[in-house]
Amino acid sequence: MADFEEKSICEATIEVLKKDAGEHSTAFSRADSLKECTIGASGICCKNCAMGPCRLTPPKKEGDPEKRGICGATPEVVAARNFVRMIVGGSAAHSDHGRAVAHTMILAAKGEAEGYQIKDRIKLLEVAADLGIEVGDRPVEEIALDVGEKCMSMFGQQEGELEFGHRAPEKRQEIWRKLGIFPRGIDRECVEAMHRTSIGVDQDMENLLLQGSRCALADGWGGSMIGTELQDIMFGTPTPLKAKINLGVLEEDQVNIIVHGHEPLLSEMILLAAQSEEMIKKAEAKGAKGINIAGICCTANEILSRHGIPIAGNVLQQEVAILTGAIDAMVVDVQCVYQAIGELATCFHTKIITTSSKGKMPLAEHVEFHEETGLSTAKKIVEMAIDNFPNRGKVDIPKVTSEFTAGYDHEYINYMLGGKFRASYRPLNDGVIDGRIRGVVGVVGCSNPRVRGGGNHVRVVQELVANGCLVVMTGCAAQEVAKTGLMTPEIAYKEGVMPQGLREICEAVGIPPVLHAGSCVDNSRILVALTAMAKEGGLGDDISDLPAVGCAPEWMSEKAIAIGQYFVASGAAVVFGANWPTTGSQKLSDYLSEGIFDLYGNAWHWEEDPEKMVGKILSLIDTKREALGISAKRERVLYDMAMRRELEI
Ligand code: NFS
Repeated sequence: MADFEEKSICEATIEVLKKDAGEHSTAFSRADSLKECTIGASGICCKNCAMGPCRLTPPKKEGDPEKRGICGATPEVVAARNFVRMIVGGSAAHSDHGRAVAHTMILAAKGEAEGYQIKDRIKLLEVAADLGIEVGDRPVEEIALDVGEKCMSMFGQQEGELEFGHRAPEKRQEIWRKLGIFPRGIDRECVEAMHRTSIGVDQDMENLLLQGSRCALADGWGGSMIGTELQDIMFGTPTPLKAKINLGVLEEDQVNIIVHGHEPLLSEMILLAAQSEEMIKKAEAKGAKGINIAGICCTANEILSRHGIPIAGNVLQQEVAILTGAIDAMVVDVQCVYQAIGELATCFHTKIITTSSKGKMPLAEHVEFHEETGLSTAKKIVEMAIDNFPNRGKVDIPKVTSEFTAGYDHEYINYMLGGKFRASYRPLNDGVIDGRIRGVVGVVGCSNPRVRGGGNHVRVVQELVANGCLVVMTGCAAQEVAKTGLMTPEIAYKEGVMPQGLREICEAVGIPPVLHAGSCVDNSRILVALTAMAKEGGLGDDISDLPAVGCAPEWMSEKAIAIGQYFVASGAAVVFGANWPTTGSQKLSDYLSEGIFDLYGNAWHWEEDPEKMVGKILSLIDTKREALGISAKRERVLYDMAMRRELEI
């Protein structure tokens, strides 16, 4: 394997890989040895029927005829179908997660889900109001049941408009209506997109992409939003907290349980079980000093944001964590779980425990998790980890951790800017208008071993901050940047990190310039925050007017494409790194990067080079600033607390 520093920028990851010296296969070594298929990667391989696969490679020289599939499909239609199917895959993953959360809330409201409760009553009432559910002085459980059932009905809804879509700015809703893409039901949009992309149905590139948008919107304003909102109601809406990240959070003398995957339904119960005296005593009886829970992937972001549980690492560290020899159990549910961990774990004492009927794998033990018996199952799993503690061989944990803050959701941003009685986005909008904040950038998505894991995230975010952008992050991208200090409020006091204007805002509000907003389904929080900015006034009246950009420098999952598409269809410009899945069709690529601008007021962009990516993002921001008439930089005196107090409420 090539130089380990070439593979990752994470100190702990490099240390572990160096010590392993290539003895075990990892995503890094496999990325080295497995060459990607360039035809598939560029989107022009059609395998939607058995006459193919039809590989529509571009003409070798000018004048050669363009290839067609056996059915006659053109490269742009093949690439569009593949692209839309990626959107469906991603939307289905997020939305099935949302469905599980709605199901659990219904059970919790009926008192049939062991260990679950309604923690955030205020959020419950807010969501109920948005869904048109009567609140009055009804018991919380009754309201929660109605909210759960209403959300569940959104999956199978056949007609009408998805209720959460009405949270979007009026102008955006009108655009969706005009284009005929206001999502109806979540499942319906996924099914229709699959139908239209099968052989011989929708053979119009632009029409296919309209359904792609409708499906993605059903994810962002549907499945993902249901996931986020109902999780907040059941487990609490996050507020800022301090936490630690990286493999150094593993404890040599404690039982280490990694929760990995996506749905906090499981990890919340594991946490509850591990904190019980009964389990702690059992661990002590086996010679351990306690039970240490740490997260990987988005499950990590979920329990971090609500409980401050440390993060062991992101998607690229799931195998590296096992290589430390310190993991007694890695408990997984769904999504982003590498099949390779099953085989790798056989070289160590680590138990891989699958828990979802939707996600089994060879060489793992399966303990099926059902919400009705959540806590008892969680106890059983924790016990398995405890029993495995004495089986450890050599343990070598890198002593690398970083501190950061997390838990910056829409509700908190609103509160921290305006205070409890005047919660508002006004100060943020004012900061953008007067140029102290150049723009707002959401940097999200995966870490990818093909692009020096984590490297692009950090370079992009550092430079955006240096150019005065406020950055909001989710997913594995957030976990990578959490290791740099950019998510600590103290960074605002450091010279040379950010311009004076952004620094003043960070100092006054007590926030870092990079805000950790949670997991990938929590990108729906960014939709809500952008909407709040648009509605606050002074920056146009739609998301497409805002100097705001979404970006995924190292994406790899279909889920990232679904997120990107719902951002574009909601009016935000989106810039992706790594590779771009439609490059095999110039026609489709031009349509996505230019053609759709006329529909949505923004479009897709892609750029592999992180420096050029930042240039692209800044120019997109500056174009919007110019259109708003706020391009001239106008410094002004910052209102401090004393001045604010003098303001009339
Ligand atoms: Ni998002 Fe979260 Fe990570 Fe990528 Fe996977 S964990 S849902 S898909 S790899 S950011």
